[in-house]
Amino acid sequence: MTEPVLDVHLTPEDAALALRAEARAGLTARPKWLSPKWFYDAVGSELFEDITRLPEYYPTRAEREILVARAAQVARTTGARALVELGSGSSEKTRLLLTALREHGTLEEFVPLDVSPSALTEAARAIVADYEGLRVHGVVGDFTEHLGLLPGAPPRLVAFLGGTIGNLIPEERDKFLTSVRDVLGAGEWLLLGTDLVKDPDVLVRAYDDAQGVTAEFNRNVLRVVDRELGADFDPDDFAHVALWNAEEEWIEMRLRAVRPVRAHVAALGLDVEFAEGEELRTEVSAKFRREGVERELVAAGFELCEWWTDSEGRFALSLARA
Ligand code: AVJ
Repeated sequence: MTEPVLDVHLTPEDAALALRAEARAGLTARPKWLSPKWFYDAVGSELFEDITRLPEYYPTRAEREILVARAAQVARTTGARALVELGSGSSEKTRLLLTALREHGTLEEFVPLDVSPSALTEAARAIVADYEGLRVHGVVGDFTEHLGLLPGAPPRLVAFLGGTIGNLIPEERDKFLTSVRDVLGAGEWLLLGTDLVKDPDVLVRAYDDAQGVTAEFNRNVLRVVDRELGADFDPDDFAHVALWNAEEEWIEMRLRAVRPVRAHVAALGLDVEFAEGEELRTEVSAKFRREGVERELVAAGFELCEWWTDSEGRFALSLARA
């Protein structure tokens, strides 16, 4: 069996430095904030996998439905020789694309990029084992920083699935899409998953499930800060909040102190205080409309070639050409 190749552009030391810098900025800001990338330690990644199976969390199933219906068309249209997957995590949906591209006969290489070396190694090994002859070249990196270094022979298909682009605010999306466009040559491809604007009750339930899995996922960021930065937050001091921001058209997740909280963050020599009811913002998950996705893609220099939704119109996949 061929071993997957792994390029490391983001070492555990880099990640530790980034978390420190962010925790110092975010925990001393008003309102306080931390970004969602810190959710995904081993426990957080497992909790996210659990979220994808919740009855209320429709995006994963809706996107899979689209991929099942359209993967062959993606393969025919793109004729991609390399599939680059950004923020690949567990690459279950990716397999639909890999299989279709392999059946089409063009696929040579799979390039998963993720911040988590453990998730990446596991996913890369599983793919190598199941797709004989496929080169797997993993990249440990942050998709907002390390796109300049993507391997793979053109035409490449860059897949950014799951709706993760919704974690970026509009300026960050513009910067991100432009950087993807810049690393691609003319005629290469982007497949982009976006969750769509819909009934706010449906949206809020997807981020505040009855079993409380999303609440645990949200609180897990405090466990990460406790472990990585020697802090003493008690996750039970915080309630999970998910709300629909109708003006920005995004879901916000927050952690609300249910009593006055005083915590020490040893690695930063920092004391952090929360008044009762004070919130820490932990995630935005933007929801989209076709016009907005098309506008943003075109502004970054892409042409929108296909727009596919699931049968209930909840989620969209866009195939765009550089
Ligand atoms: C992995 C970013 C797509 O925004 O829906 C799930 C993360 N947060 N439940 C999302 C998430 C709360 C998810 N993404």
